[in-house]
Order: sequence, then C-alpha cells, then structure tokens
Amino acid sequence: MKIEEIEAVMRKNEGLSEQYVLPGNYIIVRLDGKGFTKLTKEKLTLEKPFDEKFGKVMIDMARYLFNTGFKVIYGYTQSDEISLLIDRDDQTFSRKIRKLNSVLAGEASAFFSLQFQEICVFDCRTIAIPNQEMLLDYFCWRQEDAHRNSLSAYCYWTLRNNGFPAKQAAGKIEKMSQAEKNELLFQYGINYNTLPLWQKRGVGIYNKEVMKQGFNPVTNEKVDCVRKELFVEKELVLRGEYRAFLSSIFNVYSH
Ligand SMILES: Nc1nc2c(ncn2[C@@H]2O[C@H](COP(=O)(O)OP(=O)(O)OP(=O)(O)O)[C@@H](O)[C@H]2O)c(=O)[nH]1
Ligand SMILES: [Mg+2]
Repeated sequence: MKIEEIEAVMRKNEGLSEQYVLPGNYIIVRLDGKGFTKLTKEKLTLEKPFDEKFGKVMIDMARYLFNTGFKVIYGYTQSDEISLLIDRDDQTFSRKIRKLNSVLAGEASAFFSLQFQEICVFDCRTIAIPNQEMLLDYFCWRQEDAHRNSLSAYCYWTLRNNGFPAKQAAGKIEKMSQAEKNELLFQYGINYNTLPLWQKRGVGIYNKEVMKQGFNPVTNEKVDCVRKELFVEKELVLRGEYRAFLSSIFNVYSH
C-alpha cells in the first residue's frame, strides 16, 4: 500500500474509534488521584487523615481547572477527587471524550506534581448527564461518599494512633455501623460532629456575582458594578439543602 492509502485507512480508523458526549447532555468529569493511599503514606509528608495543605492544593487545582478552556459551572472536591460540571452547550474539543479525559488528567497531574515536587498522577473519567435531576443526584452521591469515607478515615487513624496494626484497624471498622463508628471516636475523645465541615462534606467551587467598586474616568466618579468571582464554599449544607443550593447555581446557567 502507498503511504497515502495507509494514512487514509489510519485516519478513518482513528475517526471511527472516537467517542463523543452527545449533544444536549451536561458533562461531568471526575479526576481522582492514582494510588494516593500509597503515595500519601510513603512519598508526601501529610497529616492524617486530613491535611490542610493537601486540601488547599485540591481546591487550588479545582480553581485552576476552571480556567483551562471549558465552561465549568460547578466544581466539587473531597479527598483525592475533583468533579467538574461542564455546561451542556460546551463545544471544546468537539466534546471528544478522549480529549476531555486526557487533557484534564494531564492538567491536574501537572498542577498537583508541581505543588508537591513529586510525580503525582490523576485519572479522569467523563460522564454524560441528561438532566438537572441527575446532576443533583450525582453531587449528593459524591457528598455522601465524602461523609462515609471521612468517618472511616478518622476511625482508622484513631485506632492506628492507639496501637492497632493496619489490618486489625481496617477489619474492625469494616464491620461497624455509622453509629458505632461515631461511638468509637467518642471513646477516644473525638466528637465527629465538631470536626471541620470541609473534611466531612467536601468543598464546592463556583462563580458568584459580587458587587465591586469601579471608577469611571469620564465622569470621574466611583461606580458600583457586578463582577463574577470564583467562590470557595467550605461549609456546604447537606442533602435536601445541598440540592437546593446546587439548583440555585445550575439555574443561573439553564437556558
Ligand atoms: N494523609 C492524607 N491522605 C489523604 C488526604 N486526602 C486523601 N488522602 C488519601 O487519598 C486516598 C484516596 O483513596 P482512593 O482514591 O479511594 O484510592 P487510591 O489509593 O487513590 O486508588 P485509586 O484511586 O484507585 O488509584 C485515601 O486513601 C487517603 O489515604 C489527606 O488530606 N491526608
Ligand atoms: Mg485515588
């Protein structure tokens, strides 16, 4: 075969292998640290189970990802993951899933690695979401996951700090109900209810309209104007209230 013919076959196969987020669907991407259980224990020096710097870098990364060319409506981070809601009409990379996943995973991995001066890798998955109700379900699901994981992580590290070997601590927690986990922490002097909300509920990032004072050089007067600024909510509300909070953000963008 001539090289031109080979090229035509290759291009056709490449094109036919491509997958797209179908029109009319919202796009959610979820980035997740690869092997962070090992990485956080062996390579990074961090507080357990939650580390202020780690949490800050995840928020900074979410803010950074708002400015990588996609029309991001809402960002949510907990533990080593970030979910981004991208607008239904976003046409970046013609909505190619390959491009979304690879570019965003690359951006996240590069950003995080620079902060910790260590090679840290994120994977990325793309999920098509057909309606607002499912968007609310998605973010409530991630918030419940944050809650479950943080309670277990506190129990695990409390047991470890009190002499339990890793396997025994993990085994003990596996069989416990949520109430029993709360009770266990209480026995060791930790009141789960009073721990910082960002650790239990995750953190939301979104554009908020704020009033700013500007200056009109023509009239020489101070003027009030509305600007959009990225806002970080570290004290998210729960369940029904969270749905209402999310709806109010999403409705600004619905057409
Ligand atoms: N020390 C510490 N560890 C954290 C913190 N936030 C997240 N982690 C770790 O990040 C891990 C995230 O777990 P997963 O994403 O479920 O698992 P993983 O090991 O990353 O594996 P894959 O995601 O499947 O590649 C947890 O096990 C925690 O140990 C933190 O603030 N401090
Ligand atoms: Mg991970």
